[in-house]
Order: sequence, then C-alpha cells, then structure tokens
Amino acid sequence: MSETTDTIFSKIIRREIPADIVYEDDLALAFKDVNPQAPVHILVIPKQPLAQLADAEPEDREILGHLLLVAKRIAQEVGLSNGYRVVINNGDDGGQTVDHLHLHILGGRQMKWPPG
Ligand code: DGP
Repeated sequence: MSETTDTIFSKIIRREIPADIVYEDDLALAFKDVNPQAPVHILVIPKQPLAQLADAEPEDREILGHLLLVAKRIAQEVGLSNGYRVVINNGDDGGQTVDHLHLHILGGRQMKWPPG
C-alpha cells in the first residue's frame, strides 16, 4: 500500500479540524465537501492512508469495494433516489488536489457529460 503524507483529510479523521461528518465506520469516513459543486456533495475517504487510486494494490480490494458501498448507502440515506454521480479524481490531470483517496458523491441536480 502506498502511504499518504499527512493531509487535511488525515486531520479531519483525527478531529483536529472540523468537518460536517455524515458517516463513519471502522474503515471509512464521509463528510460534506467544503466547496460543494452540487446541492449534495459528500466525500467518502478511507481511514487508512492511500494517496490516490493509482496507488491501489490487490490487497486494497476490500477497502475499495467498501468505499463504493458506503457511497451507495449515503446516497440512499440522503435521498438521492433520482440518481447521483460518484467521482474519483486521480493525479494532476484528473484534478486531484488532496493526496488522500476520496470519492465524491454529487447529487441533487442533473449532471452533465462530459465533465469539464
Ligand atoms: P479533489 O479535487 O478530487 O482532490 O477534491 C478535493 C475536495 O476536497 C474538494 O472538492 C474540496 C474538498 N476539501 C478540501 N479541503 C477540505 C476541508 O478542509 N474540508 C472539507 N470538508 N472539504 C475539503
């Protein structure tokens, strides 16, 4: 597993900075994005340090699957019954700005394709 350096998300996991946390279990944490791009914009992160999807290894299969199931559960819980988008930005060209793997759950409006 590739380890992250300490990021703002590590600080949120450790409760060193505040976040609007909507879900937590042993493996994952979810909180509202500070700069929402849709009426619902929630980030789901692993508690274990993994900088980006590109660093994932076969042994990360369980956490990667878990994060998707958490995203599905949260989307249901917040009422996104008409659909939603789950996004992982990876690396510079992907627009990743925080080097701690995160899934964006975006919903509450019609999404466009292709994304910018
Ligand atoms: P990305 O571009 O995929 O790396 O998305 C990073 C997201 O993280 C971006 O939408 C803004 C969000 N974000 C950055 N810093 C904070 C923070 O301190 N708190 C919260 N809640 N979200 C943050």
